Amino acid sequence: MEMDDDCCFHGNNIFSILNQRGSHLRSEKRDALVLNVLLLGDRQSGRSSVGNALIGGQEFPTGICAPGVSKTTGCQIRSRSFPGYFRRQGAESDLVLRMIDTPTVWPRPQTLHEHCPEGVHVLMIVVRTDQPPENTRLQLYAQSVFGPDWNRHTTLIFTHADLLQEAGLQPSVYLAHTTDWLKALAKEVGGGVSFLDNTSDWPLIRGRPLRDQLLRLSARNHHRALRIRAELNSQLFDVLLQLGVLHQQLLLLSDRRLQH
Ligand SMILES: Nc1nc2c(ncn2[C@@H]2O[C@H](COP(=O)(O)OP(=O)(O)OP(=O)(O)O)[C@@H](O)[C@H]2O)c(=O)[nH]1
Ligand SMILES: [Mg+2]
Repeated sequence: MEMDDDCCFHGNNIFSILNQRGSHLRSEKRDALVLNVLLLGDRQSGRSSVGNALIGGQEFPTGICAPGVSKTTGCQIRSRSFPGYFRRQGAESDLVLRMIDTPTVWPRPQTLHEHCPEGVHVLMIVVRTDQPPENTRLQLYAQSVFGPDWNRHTTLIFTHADLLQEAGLQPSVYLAHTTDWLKALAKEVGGGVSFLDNTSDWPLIRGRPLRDQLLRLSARNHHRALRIRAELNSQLFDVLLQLGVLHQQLLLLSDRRLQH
């Protein structure tokens, strides 16, 4: 059958029709929520693996390292967009996660501010179930950099949940018997606690519950970002952290005295 161009396309050829359709789609503005998510934790705690699970890929390098060595030696950012991930105000919205992985030496506020001038929406504190945390000054760090609201934007993630399962331990039993610092932190953070087994499933599937939890936490904070106190003087920042160390040592000393 012969086609009459004029009859079917009213003078337009097929290419211009498709091109018009394409530019129409390109001009349709989709709603997108961009969330900056900061990963914090000890050396080899599983920070980069949590980042990978959340963006559903293998973007951050991970692996076992010799004692005292870290795979992640500087701040790294990886982003991923999840089209039509959720609905807000009656319309579909994309979710864009900007994950900021950190080295074990905590980034200075100025460095963080350079990476996220608009602030940080969610803090993720990553802890291994099989190792007691080394650095218990995280709250002090978070408070100095983000102010007193830091905990309302924070969630605590326990990695190596597979080891709990192997040992036949329920997460609730583990939490009841963990260190006082972790128990207190678990109560303090607004985003609650999650257990992650990074050995199972595909990262995209494994990360789904975490992504949903993160989104719920951000929604509870009306998707407001925590402002980074970039104006905090570097020396003052060091003094604050040192004071934290002294405070911790004093607490330890008084604990020991009480025990004797
Ligand atoms: N069994 C098990 N291994 C895990 C889990 N999560 C992470 N790992 C492994 O633990 C090692 C360290 O994980 P990473 O994600 O590199 O940890 P990190 O905190 O980024 O480490 P550094 O950047 O080196 O400080 C890797 O070999 C991971 O495969 C988990 O849930 N279960
Ligand atoms: Mg890492």
